[in-house]
Amino acid sequence: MKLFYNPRSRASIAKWLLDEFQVAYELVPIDFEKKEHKTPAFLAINPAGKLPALLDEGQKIFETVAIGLYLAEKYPEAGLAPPIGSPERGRFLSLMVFATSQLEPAMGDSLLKVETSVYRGWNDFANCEALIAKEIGEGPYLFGEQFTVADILIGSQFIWKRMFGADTEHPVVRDYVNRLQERPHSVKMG
Ligand SMILES: N[C@@H](CCC(=O)N[C@@H](CS)C(=O)NCC(=O)O)C(=O)O
Repeated sequence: MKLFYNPRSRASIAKWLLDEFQVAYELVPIDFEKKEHKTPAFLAINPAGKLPALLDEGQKIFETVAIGLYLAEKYPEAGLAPPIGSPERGRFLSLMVFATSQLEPAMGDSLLKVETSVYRGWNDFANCEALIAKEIGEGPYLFGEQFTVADILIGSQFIWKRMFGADTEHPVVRDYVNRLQERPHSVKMG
């Protein structure tokens, strides 16, 4: 398995995913300055020309959420996702997609101090954060005692926000982020 990687990118979330699965993989460094992510060879793997991208036995997977779902499906024995067909599966898939289709753009709006337009498909950051706090509930993770790839996708958004000096003020979310950052493979920047 090859992860196309730059430490200053969302590929660090994919690295956290791979490390939690404890599978063997190779990091393929991508230099943004040299535009290595726009070469025909790389575009054949991720036509969007962005990181992360994963190559596994001829399968090309791009989009961080897709990488999380792919690994969870490939390695069910790792227990990092509710099994297909289980009662928690729908909520799991919803939270996975929510991570980058609502939480991430809402966080971008909040960091850039841009007003969120409801027409664009996501709620504002305060709304998204309150939703996640409710989903965490008693915790410690989104699925109680079971740590899942949804915690990586959702949690890394709040970890990034903290790294940008804009830590969440919600106590439930803050404690959750603290717990996630205690995990040895938790996302690091740079
Ligand atoms: N939704 C995508 C976002 C990917 C993305 O924006 N990656 C950035 C790095 S964090 C990138 O490769 N930017 C370089 C560019 O677009 O030129 C995902 O989650 O995989």
